[in-house]
Amino acid sequence: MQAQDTFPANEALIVIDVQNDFCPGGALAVVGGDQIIPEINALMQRYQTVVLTQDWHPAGHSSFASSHAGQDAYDVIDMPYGPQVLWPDHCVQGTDGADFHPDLNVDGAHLIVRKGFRPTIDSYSAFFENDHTTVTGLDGYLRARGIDRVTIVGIATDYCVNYSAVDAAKLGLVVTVDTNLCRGIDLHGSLAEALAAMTAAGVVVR
Ligand code: VGL
Ligand code: ZN
Repeated sequence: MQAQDTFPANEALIVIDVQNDFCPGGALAVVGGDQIIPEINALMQRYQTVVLTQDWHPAGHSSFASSHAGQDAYDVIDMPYGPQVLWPDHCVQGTDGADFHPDLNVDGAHLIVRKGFRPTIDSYSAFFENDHTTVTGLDGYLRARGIDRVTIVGIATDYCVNYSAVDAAKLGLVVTVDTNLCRGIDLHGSLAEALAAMTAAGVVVR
């Protein structure tokens, strides 16, 4: 394939959480989060379907350490749906931190999926919330458009990219994660674990 060829209509690009709070200067800054944006913008031009996700929490969200007395950021607690890392307050609905990074070509996207807006449940994946049951609707959108292959890029490799890729594979999509266009948080070895989990799920990690 030539570098500038357009991908066929059954392939979509999913760009995960390229938002101010996940970039340098943000509330949950991921090292180099902004460096991947020019290449993501270029790649977007080659897809007939481009989906952006946007982490979109209400103030006081249950994934915030500040919502739990006596807990610090990056502690892990048990939620009814399983273990949950507690994060600094981030991507609060309507704030600058929740906006897409100004360099991201938001106009080039066809669908924006917001997630994490239910107060009592976090949602890393573009497909399911962290209970692995509540759907975002993205699966239906892709299927209705005849899409069976997705490439996933964005932030953070070990959380939202990982969960999205594993769910996509479980849903029967052919999934590639381009790690050059991702950046990770790497909390307690989470990056290595995520790469192993994606590979085990049948995701092509390159
Ligand atoms: C994310 C932690 C909390 C992500 C979102 O986009 O990977 N990580 N919320
Ligand atoms: Zn979040």
